[in-house]
Amino acid sequence: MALYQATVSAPVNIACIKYWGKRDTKLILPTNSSLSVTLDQDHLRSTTTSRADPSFDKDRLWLNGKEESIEAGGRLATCISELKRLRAVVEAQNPTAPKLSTYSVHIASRNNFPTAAGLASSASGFAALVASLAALYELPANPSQLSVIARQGSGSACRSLFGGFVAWEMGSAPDGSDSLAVEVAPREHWPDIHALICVVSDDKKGTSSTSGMQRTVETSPLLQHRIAQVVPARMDSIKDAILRRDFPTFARITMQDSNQFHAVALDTEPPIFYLNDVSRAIIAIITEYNRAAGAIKAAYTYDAGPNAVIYAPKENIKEIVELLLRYFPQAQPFPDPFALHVDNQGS
Ligand code: 2P0
Repeated sequence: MALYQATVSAPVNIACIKYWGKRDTKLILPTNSSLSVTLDQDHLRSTTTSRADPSFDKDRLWLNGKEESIEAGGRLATCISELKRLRAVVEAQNPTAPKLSTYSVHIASRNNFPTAAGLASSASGFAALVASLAALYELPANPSQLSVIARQGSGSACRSLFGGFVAWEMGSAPDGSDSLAVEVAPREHWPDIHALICVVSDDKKGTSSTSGMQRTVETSPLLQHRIAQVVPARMDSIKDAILRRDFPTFARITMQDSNQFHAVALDTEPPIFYLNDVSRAIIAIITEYNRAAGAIKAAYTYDAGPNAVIYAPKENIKEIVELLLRYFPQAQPFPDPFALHVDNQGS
């Protein structure tokens, strides 16, 4: 009997221009475009195996070995049914193709980064899930087309279908068909940029991104200013900086956008605080590092939690790690020199 199975992995991405807010919560259409760097560390990936078999009686999913329910009409079910629909198109065009669209699937996904790394896994997880089903079904779809489906699993997941520097263009079509990820530049264009992950806390965050961003959409006047007046110009400028390999401009925009994202979180009613004292200390350390150098040598950015990601040219990373270790002597390289576990005790 034929075995219909495919395994694909997808990496974590960290945004420089942040996605925060949906104009359509079901289709996951954002209120602004965003831009990220896909991390290429081998240990920051989700790997997913999908198998279709006529003996399976329903679609099932295991995350890190634990079965998760697939709710009817939910995000997982939407991604799976969209991919089955595309498979059915392939089968209609090729009558000899096995009717995989009629079989149930079993999906097993694993993150190779410890939960204690404090990184969100929904982006790499949904990207790997969509890519593995697309491989199983032998879909003639490019990463941008697949990103439209991954987006409906988790917005930020659409950006993990590409390596390197990736934009999620917000689009304008009501059906979401033009809200997709595009490559700005491949990793090889600018291999010198490295990401240092500083784990400040591995606690689960207090306010989920999904609920937090909708509260921001409903209550924050600053978000309206950000959407209309700030992000469009920043998207243009940062793309240009990436294409020119202009690190100071890339870094300045990245820090400005992290700061504004946390400002709109604070402008939400009731306010959302993602940074803690250690996060703010790292902002001060990087700011002083750049000031003392008389040049921007590193950029910090923070997502919906207290952990810092520091982007810097590779030659500066060692110096930055040494600097951070002076302030946080208890910090542990975790799990390699590009990740630092900053102990949060006493903060
Ligand atoms: C980002 N974040 O651009 C921003 C920055 C968090 C802060 O994308 O509701 O988990 O699944 O679409 O993708 C987190 O949002 O939210 C996020 P859903 P998601 O990376």
